[in-house]
Amino acid sequence: MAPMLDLDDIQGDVPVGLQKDFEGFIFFKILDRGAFKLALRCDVIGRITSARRARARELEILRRKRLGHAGRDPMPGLNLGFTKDGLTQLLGPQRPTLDPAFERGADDPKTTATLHDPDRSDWLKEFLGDRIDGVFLVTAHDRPLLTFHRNQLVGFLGSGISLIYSEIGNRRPGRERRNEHFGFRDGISQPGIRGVTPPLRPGVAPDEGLPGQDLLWPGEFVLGYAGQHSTDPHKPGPEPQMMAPWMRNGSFMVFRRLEQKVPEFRAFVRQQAARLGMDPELLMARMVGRWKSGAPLERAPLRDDPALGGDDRRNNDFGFGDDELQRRCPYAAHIRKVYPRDDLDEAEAQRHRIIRAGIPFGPEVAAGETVTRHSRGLMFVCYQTSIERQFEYIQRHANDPSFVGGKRRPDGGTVTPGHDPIIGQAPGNGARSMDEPYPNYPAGNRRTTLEIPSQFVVLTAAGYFFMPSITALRTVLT
Ligand code: N7H
Repeated sequence: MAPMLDLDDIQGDVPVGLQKDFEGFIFFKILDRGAFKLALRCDVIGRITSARRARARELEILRRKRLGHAGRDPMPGLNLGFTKDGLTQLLGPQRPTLDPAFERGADDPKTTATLHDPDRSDWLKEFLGDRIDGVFLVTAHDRPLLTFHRNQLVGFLGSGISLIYSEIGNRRPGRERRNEHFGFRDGISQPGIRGVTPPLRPGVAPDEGLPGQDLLWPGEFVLGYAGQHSTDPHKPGPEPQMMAPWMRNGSFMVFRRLEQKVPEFRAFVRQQAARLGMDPELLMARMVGRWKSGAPLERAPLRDDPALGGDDRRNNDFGFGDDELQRRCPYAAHIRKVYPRDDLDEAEAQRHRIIRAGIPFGPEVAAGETVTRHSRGLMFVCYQTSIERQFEYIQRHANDPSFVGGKRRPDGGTVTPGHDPIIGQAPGNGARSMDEPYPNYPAGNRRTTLEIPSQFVVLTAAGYFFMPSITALRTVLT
């Protein structure tokens, strides 16, 4: 039986995703607790987009697409999260302690050391000074509508808050609309959620949404429901612990502002592909694990297959287990590092999943921009019920050159896969390397290494937030 989620009470960005061509991130500090609570109660909470609303909009977009309607409906969205300091402002110092990583915070020296994050002094200066209590996510289909809703919201909150930092993420224009700034299609693989994601073939594959999309127990992403079982992914496991009943239907959000050095990345790939004697597009695909179109290397190891990349019924339907010698996809490729699929035991692989809900930011690369002149990249957002077991686990393993362990060479020697070349970080911003950029496909044993002297993805700000249920917003928190 699929679990029943209270979609009216869960914020929409968590299990479904707000509809967003533009997304404002408004980081604030509470100045006047009474005025803030009053404004939330009177003018803001009623405008929060629930998961039910977000899902209805998703279905409407699908229906319109099928009917061939062009254009986009205005579907403005609003969600709200609080940091540990924000919860203390609202509930007082005696409040219960939540997830350990959340209570540490993204800017805590222990967190940045564990994740090999750049020193905080290199972050945006707005994230260094004043306390951040929360973030509003405001979404819209165009910039003027976003600006209207953002200004309206700030007007409601008046002197109850001060704005610490505000930035607008935007999808890329035209044919790049679905792509991140390196040019790869994003938003392909997400975990399915039992009770939210409908199985495409319920009779044949009841534990799958789209082919290759495992359905997970909702407690991995929303508090108050069964999570994954530690040994059997098909059975419900225990509910993640809640330190207070009002945490039900809430979720933890990780925000990371990741700058992408696009011209430098392209130049590096060109040089290294020339050195290795391979097509730069193939080298990039081996760093990511997919081609720009989204086609997975496991299904298209030597050349892109845009029809495969664009086909949601095929582009996620693969494993790595039968690619024992990394002939098709390197062990260190981004998607293999962050979700090793059947390289790991199934139950284990599914206990470290996240729902991603980010959006690019910044302008396109300008003509003649050979060194990054404009800040651009990804406003990375993900949801989970344990920041340590989910996001932090993934980032730590992307940084760990020996993950996935136990792999062998064709001649039986052991392999150190290397860092995730996209998001992996070495301590002290040190150099990284990745094994086997050149494919030994379908056979061969040419030994190559990609030495990566600098980061092309650079963390410039981060935060850990709790996204409460709409009931908690209406009651205990206000
Ligand atoms: Fe990644 N990229 O363009 O290379 N990511 N990512 N990511 N990422 C994915 O399946 C990228 C980042 C995950 O289920 C794709 O949607 C870039 C962080 C996970 O098979 C591409 C940045 C973390 C998946 C990129 C970035 C993750 C995933 C394939 C930063 C977590 C799903 C498209 C600027 C710590 C894996 C897709 C799966 C997919 C890219 C960040 C995690 C193209 C450029 C920080 C779990």
